[in-house]
Amino acid sequence: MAASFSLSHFSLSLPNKVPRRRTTTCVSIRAMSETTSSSSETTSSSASTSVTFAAPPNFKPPEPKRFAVRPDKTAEVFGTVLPLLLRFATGVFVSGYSFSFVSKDEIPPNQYALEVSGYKVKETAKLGPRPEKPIEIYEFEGCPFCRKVREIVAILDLDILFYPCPRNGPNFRPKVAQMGGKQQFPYMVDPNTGVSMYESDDIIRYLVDKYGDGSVPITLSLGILTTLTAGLGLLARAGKGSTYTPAKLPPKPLVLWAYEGSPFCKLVREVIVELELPHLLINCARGSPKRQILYEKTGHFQAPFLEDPNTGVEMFESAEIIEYIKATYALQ
Ligand SMILES: N[C@@H](CCC(=O)N[C@@H](CS)C(=O)NCC(=O)O)C(=O)O
Repeated sequence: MAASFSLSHFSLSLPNKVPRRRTTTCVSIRAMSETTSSSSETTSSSASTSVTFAAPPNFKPPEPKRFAVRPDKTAEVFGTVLPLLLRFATGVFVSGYSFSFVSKDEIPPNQYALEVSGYKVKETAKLGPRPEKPIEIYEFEGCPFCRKVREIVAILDLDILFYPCPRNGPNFRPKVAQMGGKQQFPYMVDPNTGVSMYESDDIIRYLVDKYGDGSVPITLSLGILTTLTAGLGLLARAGKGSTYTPAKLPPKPLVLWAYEGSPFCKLVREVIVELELPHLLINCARGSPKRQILYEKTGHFQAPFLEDPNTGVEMFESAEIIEYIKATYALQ
């Protein structure tokens, strides 16, 4: 099954305050089932159905608690730290990141800055040209090659429209075969240039040339060692984010403010990928100027932050985001 949906109603404008729930929105999805292979033979049929998406009854977005780990999530959060150590924290900082400690008065209160021991952390970055439209990537969490690409898009601070392709996923795996000729991940489509490609190293090279300073970070240039460390780290997550869990496909992609280097964000993304939910990932690693945008919109910066244009829900807090996503989209 492949479904069509559009970004046409998607808007990056957000409220001026912390999470809230909007009124329920009725949406309709159009699903199209396709059988594809590397051959030119393709069969397809389409079905239309109306589905109403709404936040779970009595849903109330939680208060954000920066760096707090919900007790039942402690083991999981630490399980995501191991891959990060093995990858030398690649995906935590954007390109050209630098920081300095400054006195509190040096940063106006309407400006995002982390506070540490009475000082504020002033962070800067050096980013390349920005694409007009989000780059599209077909991939899944538990794949080391995909991880390398997720790391580079965090470093380059690129917003990505992710189409999850977990094993047995009925929608986007067949679509990749149809577009590129085979089911191999990651697969990237750049709607700004019309370029599409397989092969993580080629994708990384393309992205740094087009949207970076042309140089591949050292931790992504080590060949087999890069792939090995990316793969070993995934063992700690025991295949999470790799296999399809039946779900309702929403007509509009979720919007997730997140980044590869954040343990809290990883846990949310694993679930989104298993449910095969398309999502626009707004990368906001350390040094990203988009941290300021979220800060202005909600009065707070914390990742992950979820916006669901299908229900109007906007919320912080990884554990509750996971519960919300499962309650809204999972079929089991
Ligand atoms: N309790 C939150 C913790 C999230 C959190 O603290 N995330 C970190 C990134 S790993 C963050 O946003 N830090 C704020 C900052 O860097 O300024 C959750 O589970 O979502």
